[in-house]
Amino acid sequence: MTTLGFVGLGIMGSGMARNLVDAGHDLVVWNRTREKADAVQGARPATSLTELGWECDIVFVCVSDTPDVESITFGEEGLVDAMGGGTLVDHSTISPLATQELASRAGDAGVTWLDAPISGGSEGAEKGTLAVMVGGDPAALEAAHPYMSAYSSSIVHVGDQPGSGQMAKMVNQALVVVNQLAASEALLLAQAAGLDLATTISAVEGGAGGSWMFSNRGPQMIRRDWSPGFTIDLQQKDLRLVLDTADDLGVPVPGTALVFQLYRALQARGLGSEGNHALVKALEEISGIELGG
Ligand code: NA7
Repeated sequence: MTTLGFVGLGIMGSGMARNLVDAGHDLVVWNRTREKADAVQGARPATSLTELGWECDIVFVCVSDTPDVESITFGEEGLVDAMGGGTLVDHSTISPLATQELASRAGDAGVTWLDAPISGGSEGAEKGTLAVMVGGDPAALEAAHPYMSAYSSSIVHVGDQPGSGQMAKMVNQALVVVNQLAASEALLLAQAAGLDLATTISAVEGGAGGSWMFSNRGPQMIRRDWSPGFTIDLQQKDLRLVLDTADDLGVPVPGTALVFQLYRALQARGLGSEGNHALVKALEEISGIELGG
Protein backbone atom coordinates (compact mmCIF):
# COMPACT_ATOMS: atom_id res chain seq x y z
CA MET A 1 0.00 0.00 0.00
CA THR A 2 1.32 3.44 -0.88
CA THR A 3 1.99 5.54 2.20
CA LEU A 4 0.98 9.17 1.84
CA GLY A 5 2.20 12.15 3.84
CA PHE A 6 0.54 15.53 4.40
CA VAL A 7 2.42 18.56 5.70
CA GLY A 8 0.53 21.74 6.61
CA LEU A 9 -2.90 21.26 8.15
CA GLY A 10 -4.26 24.80 8.01
CA ILE A 11 -7.65 25.85 6.63
CA MET A 12 -7.02 24.05 3.31
CA GLY A 13 -4.73 21.20 4.33
CA SER A 14 -6.92 19.92 7.18
CA GLY A 15 -9.92 19.35 4.88
CA MET A 16 -7.77 17.74 2.21
CA ALA A 17 -6.12 15.39 4.72
CA ARG A 18 -9.51 14.37 6.13
CA ASN A 19 -10.69 13.49 2.63
CA LEU A 20 -7.60 11.30 2.10
CA VAL A 21 -8.36 9.42 5.33
CA ASP A 22 -12.04 9.09 4.41
CA ALA A 23 -11.02 7.57 1.05
CA GLY A 24 -9.21 4.83 3.02
CA HIS A 25 -5.60 5.88 2.36
CA ASP A 26 -2.72 5.29 4.75
CA LEU A 27 -1.82 8.84 5.81
CA VAL A 28 1.00 10.26 7.94
CA VAL A 29 0.57 13.94 8.93
CA TRP A 30 2.81 16.68 10.29
CA ASN A 31 1.99 20.24 11.24
CA ARG A 32 4.16 22.91 12.91
CA THR A 33 1.46 23.33 15.56
CA ARG A 34 1.10 19.72 16.70
CA GLU A 35 -2.57 19.93 17.83
CA LYS A 36 -3.74 20.30 14.22
CA ALA A 37 -1.99 17.01 13.33
CA ASP A 38 -3.62 15.23 16.28
CA ALA A 39 -7.01 16.54 15.15
CA VAL A 40 -6.97 14.58 11.86
CA GLN A 41 -8.64 11.40 13.06
CA GLY A 42 -7.53 8.22 11.34
CA ALA A 43 -4.15 9.69 10.28
CA ARG A 44 -0.83 8.95 11.99
CA PRO A 45 0.94 12.07 13.31
CA ALA A 46 4.72 12.05 12.69
CA THR A 47 7.02 13.45 15.35
CA SER A 48 9.22 15.16 12.75
CA LEU A 49 9.39 16.00 9.06
CA THR A 50 12.29 13.57 8.79
CA GLU A 51 10.18 10.71 10.12
CA LEU A 52 7.37 11.60 7.72
CA GLY A 53 9.82 11.72 4.81
CA TRP A 54 11.26 8.30 5.64
CA GLU A 55 7.82 6.69 5.78
CA CYS A 56 6.07 8.20 2.76
CA ASP A 57 6.10 7.56 -0.99
CA ILE A 58 4.07 10.64 -1.94
CA VAL A 59 4.09 13.76 0.23
CA PHE A 60 1.57 16.60 -0.13
CA VAL A 61 2.58 20.02 1.20
CA CYS A 62 0.17 22.90 1.83
CA VAL A 63 1.79 25.76 3.75
CA SER A 64 1.67 29.53 3.46
CA ASP A 65 4.43 31.10 1.39
CA THR A 66 7.64 30.52 -0.58
CA PRO A 67 10.06 30.66 2.42
CA ASP A 68 7.81 28.23 4.33
CA VAL A 69 7.94 25.66 1.52
CA GLU A 70 11.73 26.17 1.30
CA SER A 71 12.24 25.63 5.02
CA ILE A 72 10.07 22.50 5.08
CA THR A 73 11.64 20.87 2.06
CA PHE A 74 15.30 21.89 2.41
CA GLY A 75 15.54 23.27 5.98
CA GLU A 76 17.03 21.73 9.11
CA GLU A 77 14.85 18.62 9.05
CA GLY A 78 15.16 18.30 5.25
CA LEU A 79 11.97 16.60 4.09
CA VAL A 80 13.32 16.06 0.56
CA ASP A 81 16.52 14.38 1.75
CA ALA A 82 14.52 12.16 4.11
CA MET A 83 12.23 11.10 1.25
CA GLY A 84 15.19 10.19 -0.94
CA GLY A 85 12.80 9.30 -3.80
CA GLY A 86 9.10 9.41 -4.64
CA THR A 87 7.02 12.50 -5.35
CA LEU A 88 6.43 15.75 -3.51
CA VAL A 89 3.20 17.53 -4.49
CA ASP A 90 3.29 21.18 -3.43
CA HIS A 91 -0.26 22.52 -3.05
CA SER A 92 0.92 25.85 -1.62
CA THR A 93 0.69 28.95 -3.79
CA ILE A 94 4.26 30.22 -4.11
CA SER A 95 6.62 31.88 -6.57
CA PRO A 96 6.78 30.14 -9.99
CA LEU A 97 10.47 31.05 -10.25
CA ALA A 98 11.36 29.66 -6.82
CA THR A 99 9.38 26.54 -7.74
CA GLN A 100 11.69 25.91 -10.70
CA GLU A 101 14.72 26.06 -8.38
CA LEU A 102 13.13 23.87 -5.71
CA ALA A 103 12.06 21.30 -8.31
CA SER A 104 15.57 21.17 -9.69
CA ARG A 105 17.13 20.68 -6.23
CA ALA A 106 14.55 17.99 -5.44
CA GLY A 107 15.38 16.25 -8.72
CA ASP A 108 19.06 16.17 -7.68
CA ALA A 109 17.95 14.35 -4.50
CA GLY A 110 15.87 11.82 -6.49
CA VAL A 111 12.49 13.39 -5.64
CA THR A 112 10.02 14.45 -8.35
CA TRP A 113 8.39 17.81 -7.62
CA LEU A 114 4.91 18.64 -8.82
CA ASP A 115 3.65 22.20 -8.28
CA ALA A 116 -0.08 21.83 -7.77
CA PRO A 117 -1.74 24.94 -6.36
CA ILE A 118 -5.42 24.67 -5.49
CA SER A 119 -8.55 26.76 -5.77
CA GLY A 120 -12.01 26.35 -4.28
CA GLY A 121 -11.68 27.72 -0.76
CA SER A 122 -12.23 25.93 2.52
CA GLU A 123 -15.55 24.60 1.17
CA GLY A 124 -13.75 22.92 -1.73
CA ALA A 125 -11.20 21.35 0.64
CA GLU A 126 -13.98 20.04 2.93
CA LYS A 127 -16.20 18.72 0.14
CA GLY A 128 -13.33 17.34 -1.98
CA THR A 129 -14.15 19.58 -4.95
CA LEU A 130 -10.94 21.59 -5.31
CA ALA A 131 -9.55 22.61 -8.69
CA VAL A 132 -5.86 21.70 -8.98
CA MET A 133 -3.52 23.12 -11.62
CA VAL A 134 -0.38 21.06 -11.98
CA GLY A 135 3.08 21.62 -13.42
CA GLY A 136 5.80 18.96 -13.76
CA ASP A 137 6.32 15.37 -14.85
CA PRO A 138 3.06 13.91 -16.29
CA ALA A 139 3.97 10.35 -15.24
CA ALA A 140 4.38 11.44 -11.61
CA LEU A 141 1.01 13.19 -11.82
CA GLU A 142 -0.61 10.06 -13.22
CA ALA A 143 0.67 8.11 -10.23
CA ALA A 144 -0.49 10.73 -7.71
CA HIS A 145 -3.82 11.42 -9.47
CA PRO A 146 -5.91 8.70 -7.77
CA TYR A 147 -4.97 10.05 -4.34
CA MET A 148 -5.48 13.70 -5.29
CA SER A 149 -8.98 12.80 -6.49
CA ALA A 150 -9.93 12.35 -2.83
CA TYR A 151 -10.03 16.14 -2.47
CA SER A 152 -10.27 17.42 -6.06
CA SER A 153 -12.92 17.32 -8.74
CA SER A 154 -10.68 18.94 -11.36
CA ILE A 155 -6.99 18.12 -11.85
CA VAL A 156 -5.45 19.72 -14.93
CA HIS A 157 -1.87 19.19 -16.09
CA VAL A 158 -0.86 22.66 -17.30
CA GLY A 159 2.67 21.88 -18.52
CA ASP A 160 5.78 19.72 -18.02
CA GLN A 161 7.83 22.71 -16.91
CA PRO A 162 7.92 23.08 -13.09
CA GLY A 163 6.18 26.32 -12.14
CA SER A 164 3.48 25.98 -14.84
CA GLY A 165 0.88 25.16 -12.20
CA GLN A 166 1.89 28.22 -10.17
CA MET A 167 1.59 30.38 -13.31
CA ALA A 168 -1.95 29.08 -13.86
CA LYS A 169 -2.71 29.92 -10.22
CA MET A 170 -1.64 33.53 -10.86
CA VAL A 171 -4.28 33.61 -13.62
CA ASN A 172 -6.80 32.16 -11.17
CA GLN A 173 -6.01 34.75 -8.50
CA ALA A 174 -6.47 37.67 -10.90
CA LEU A 175 -9.94 36.24 -11.64
CA VAL A 176 -10.72 35.69 -7.94
CA VAL A 177 -10.00 39.23 -6.80
CA VAL A 178 -11.55 41.06 -9.74
CA ASN A 179 -14.69 38.93 -9.27
CA GLN A 180 -14.58 39.77 -5.56
CA LEU A 181 -14.41 43.47 -6.39
CA ALA A 182 -17.35 43.07 -8.77
CA ALA A 183 -19.37 41.21 -6.12
CA SER A 184 -18.62 43.97 -3.60
CA GLU A 185 -19.67 46.92 -5.73
CA ALA A 186 -22.69 45.07 -7.16
CA LEU A 187 -24.05 44.32 -3.68
CA LEU A 188 -23.50 47.91 -2.51
CA LEU A 189 -25.41 49.07 -5.58
CA ALA A 190 -28.28 46.72 -4.68
CA GLN A 191 -28.16 47.97 -1.09
CA ALA A 192 -28.36 51.63 -2.18
CA ALA A 193 -31.28 50.76 -4.48
CA GLY A 194 -33.17 49.23 -1.57
CA LEU A 195 -33.28 45.74 -3.13
CA ASP A 196 -33.48 42.63 -0.99
CA LEU A 197 -29.90 41.39 -1.19
CA ALA A 198 -30.53 37.64 -0.95
CA THR A 199 -33.23 37.86 -3.62
CA THR A 200 -30.90 39.89 -5.84
CA ILE A 201 -28.20 37.23 -5.57
CA SER A 202 -30.72 34.54 -6.57
CA ALA A 203 -31.94 36.67 -9.46
CA VAL A 204 -28.56 37.36 -11.06
CA GLU A 205 -26.17 34.55 -10.06
CA GLY A 206 -27.32 32.27 -12.92
CA GLY A 207 -26.83 35.00 -15.52
CA ALA A 208 -23.78 36.20 -17.40
CA GLY A 209 -22.53 38.18 -14.36
CA GLY A 210 -22.47 35.21 -12.00
CA SER A 211 -19.26 33.93 -10.43
CA TRP A 212 -18.10 31.50 -7.74
CA MET A 213 -17.14 34.46 -5.55
CA PHE A 214 -20.56 36.07 -5.92
CA SER A 215 -22.54 32.88 -5.22
CA ASN A 216 -20.36 31.64 -2.36
CA ARG A 217 -19.16 34.83 -0.70
CA GLY A 218 -22.15 37.08 -1.51
CA PRO A 219 -24.44 35.41 1.07
CA GLN A 220 -21.61 35.57 3.64
CA MET A 221 -21.11 39.29 2.90
CA ILE A 222 -24.76 40.12 3.43
CA ARG A 223 -24.69 38.24 6.77
CA ARG A 224 -21.57 40.30 7.63
CA ASP A 225 -19.80 37.03 8.42
CA TRP A 226 -16.12 37.78 7.83
CA SER A 227 -14.74 34.37 8.84
CA PRO A 228 -12.12 33.33 6.30
CA GLY A 229 -12.39 30.74 3.56
CA PHE A 230 -9.16 32.47 2.55
CA THR A 231 -7.58 35.29 4.56
CA ILE A 232 -6.79 38.79 3.28
CA ASP A 233 -3.15 38.30 4.40
CA LEU A 234 -2.75 35.17 2.24
CA GLN A 235 -4.64 36.82 -0.63
CA GLN A 236 -2.13 39.69 -0.52
CA LYS A 237 0.74 37.20 -0.61
CA ASP A 238 -0.75 35.80 -3.83
CA LEU A 239 -1.42 39.23 -5.33
CA ARG A 240 2.20 40.22 -4.76
CA LEU A 241 3.15 37.14 -6.80
CA VAL A 242 0.63 38.07 -9.53
CA LEU A 243 1.89 41.67 -9.71
CA ASP A 244 5.56 40.58 -9.79
CA THR A 245 4.86 37.98 -12.47
CA ALA A 246 2.82 40.42 -14.58
CA ASP A 247 5.58 43.01 -14.20
CA ASP A 248 8.22 40.50 -15.37
CA LEU A 249 6.05 39.66 -18.37
CA GLY A 250 5.19 43.30 -19.13
CA VAL A 251 1.44 42.70 -18.76
CA PRO A 252 -0.78 45.46 -17.34
CA VAL A 253 -3.16 44.16 -14.63
CA PRO A 254 -5.01 47.30 -13.49
CA GLY A 255 -7.90 45.50 -11.76
CA THR A 256 -5.59 43.28 -9.70
CA ALA A 257 -3.41 46.28 -8.78
CA LEU A 258 -6.45 48.21 -7.53
CA VAL A 259 -7.63 45.34 -5.36
CA PHE A 260 -4.11 44.96 -3.94
CA GLN A 261 -4.28 48.57 -2.74
CA LEU A 262 -7.77 48.16 -1.27
CA TYR A 263 -6.65 45.07 0.67
CA ARG A 264 -3.59 47.04 1.83
CA ALA A 265 -5.97 49.61 3.33
CA LEU A 266 -7.83 46.85 5.17
CA GLN A 267 -4.57 45.35 6.44
CA ALA A 268 -3.61 48.80 7.74
CA ARG A 269 -6.85 48.69 9.76
CA GLY A 270 -5.82 45.35 11.27
CA LEU A 271 -8.26 43.24 9.21
CA GLY A 272 -5.71 40.92 7.53
CA SER A 273 -7.03 37.78 9.25
CA GLU A 274 -10.58 38.31 7.94
CA GLY A 275 -11.83 36.55 4.80
CA ASN A 276 -11.01 38.02 1.38
CA HIS A 277 -14.71 38.90 0.91
CA ALA A 278 -14.21 41.63 3.56
CA LEU A 279 -12.96 43.60 0.53
CA VAL A 280 -16.42 45.17 0.55
CA LYS A 281 -15.46 47.04 3.75
CA ALA A 282 -13.00 49.15 1.73
CA LEU A 283 -15.82 50.12 -0.67
CA GLU A 284 -18.18 50.77 2.25
CA GLU A 285 -15.63 53.25 3.58
CA ILE A 286 -15.41 55.07 0.24
CA SER A 287 -19.17 55.08 -0.44
CA GLY A 288 -20.59 55.59 3.03
CA ILE A 289 -23.03 52.74 2.25
CA GLU A 290 -23.06 49.67 4.49
CA LEU A 291 -24.31 46.23 3.46
CA GLY A 292 -27.28 45.37 5.64
CA GLY A 293 -27.19 48.94 7.01
P1 NA7 B 1 -3.50 28.64 6.71
O1 NA7 B 1 -4.82 28.21 7.24
O2 NA7 B 1 -2.94 29.94 7.19
O3 NA7 B 1 -2.46 27.45 7.06
C1 NA7 B 1 -1.09 27.60 6.81
C2 NA7 B 1 -0.40 26.29 7.13
O4 NA7 B 1 0.98 26.43 6.85
C3 NA7 B 1 -0.50 25.90 8.61
O5 NA7 B 1 -0.56 24.50 8.70
C4 NA7 B 1 0.83 26.43 9.16
O6 NA7 B 1 1.25 25.78 10.33
C5 NA7 B 1 1.74 26.10 8.01
N1 NA7 B 1 2.99 26.88 8.00
C6 NA7 B 1 3.14 28.18 7.67
N2 NA7 B 1 4.43 28.55 7.74
C7 NA7 B 1 5.11 27.44 8.11
C8 NA7 B 1 6.49 27.18 8.34
N3 NA7 B 1 7.43 28.11 8.18
N4 NA7 B 1 6.83 25.93 8.73
C9 NA7 B 1 5.88 24.96 8.88
N5 NA7 B 1 4.57 25.16 8.68
C10 NA7 B 1 4.19 26.37 8.30
O7 NA7 B 1 -3.47 28.70 5.13
P2 NA7 B 1 -4.42 27.96 4.07
O8 NA7 B 1 -4.59 26.55 4.49
O9 NA7 B 1 -5.60 28.81 3.80
O10 NA7 B 1 -3.49 28.07 2.74
C11 NA7 B 1 -2.35 27.24 2.58
C12 NA7 B 1 -1.80 27.40 1.18
O11 NA7 B 1 -2.79 27.03 0.19
C13 NA7 B 1 -1.40 28.83 0.83
O12 NA7 B 1 -0.25 28.83 0.02
C14 NA7 B 1 -2.60 29.35 0.06
O13 NA7 B 1 -2.25 30.42 -0.79
C15 NA7 B 1 -3.12 28.13 -0.66
P3 NA7 B 1 0.65 26.26 11.79
O14 NA7 B 1 -0.66 25.55 11.93
O15 NA7 B 1 0.50 27.76 11.72
O16 NA7 B 1 1.66 25.85 12.77
